[in-house]
Amino acid sequence: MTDHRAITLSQFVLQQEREHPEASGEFTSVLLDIALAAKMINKAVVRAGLADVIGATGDVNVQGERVQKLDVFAHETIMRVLGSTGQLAVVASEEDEGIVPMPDDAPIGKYVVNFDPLDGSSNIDANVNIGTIFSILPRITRKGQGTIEDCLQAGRRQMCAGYVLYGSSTMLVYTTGDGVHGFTYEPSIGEFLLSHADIRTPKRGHIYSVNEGNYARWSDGMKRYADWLKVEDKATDRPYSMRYVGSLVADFHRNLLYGGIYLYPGDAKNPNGKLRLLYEAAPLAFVAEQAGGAASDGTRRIMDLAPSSLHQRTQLFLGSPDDVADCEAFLQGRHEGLNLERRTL
Ligand code: P6P
Repeated sequence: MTDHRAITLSQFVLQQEREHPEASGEFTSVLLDIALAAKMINKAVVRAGLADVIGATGDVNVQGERVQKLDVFAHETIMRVLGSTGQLAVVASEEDEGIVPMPDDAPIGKYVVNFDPLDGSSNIDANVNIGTIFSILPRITRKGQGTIEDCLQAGRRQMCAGYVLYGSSTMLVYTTGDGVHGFTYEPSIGEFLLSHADIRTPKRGHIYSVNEGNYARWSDGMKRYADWLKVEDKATDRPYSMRYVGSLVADFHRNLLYGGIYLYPGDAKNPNGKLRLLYEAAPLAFVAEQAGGAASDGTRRIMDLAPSSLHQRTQLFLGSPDDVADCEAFLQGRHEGLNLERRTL
């Protein structure tokens, strides 16, 4: 019988802690603080069309992108909530060129948070889903303010990662390495309630998500893969459907539940692609792998990549494991030998 109990995020993480006595529980409070910030951001996002937060500030961020007022609000909200908890040693954000030290009057903690405060922000004015992506790591320096070294850790060092998807219903999805769990926000009680316990992504999907507008700049391998997905072939259940919102969190979340692959390849103009390793690719790679999926830069596992700079970009192929494996075969010129027997969806 389906369990209809209303389990809040706090109850769930505390229940998880009881099942894992070795867990310190301290980073649990960091996750709950991120959930608090998400509730505050959600309140602003759902009224974006009504309040004077829509439109750009006129500034440009370190990525050279027009800064939207909600970007700034989301960044400042997360910093306001996380900065005073005493749990963190240092933070890195898409909206800040350098690391963000903790306030002088706040105790220094033992965790690091890397985050993208509002991914997909170019969609804000069109009321399309946008999201927050976060990654929690243990500090590696021993005392005092955290350093950039604490932020620049490979994805496999993450203790927790996840995202918030602001939309028709706002969801928080996270993993601590013990499966992937989704919570839907109930604004009438101000709680995230467990709605998707132990999410597993299909081994193979039927959706690919990429900006085909960049086709002319792609490598031959990437062009061959995209062409292959579009061929009519019942034996291998093609063509796939192309779904691309232009908001990574929205495209990833749909593919996580339905199966499929999100692709942001490098091209002649941007050989390392567009997405950032630290606070986009690595956290979503952790979630994908914990749901049975895969995440690659075309040749290497995203979780194994050691970042050398905060805003380093990476190619990203993310989603159902069989789809990521097929894509890698095409990118590496191994597709001729690909066993293209009928695929089970
Ligand atoms: P393009 C949004 O700017 C973002 O970082 C992701 O959320 C999204 O998937 C991608 O870039 C869209 O990029 O080049 O297709 O517009």
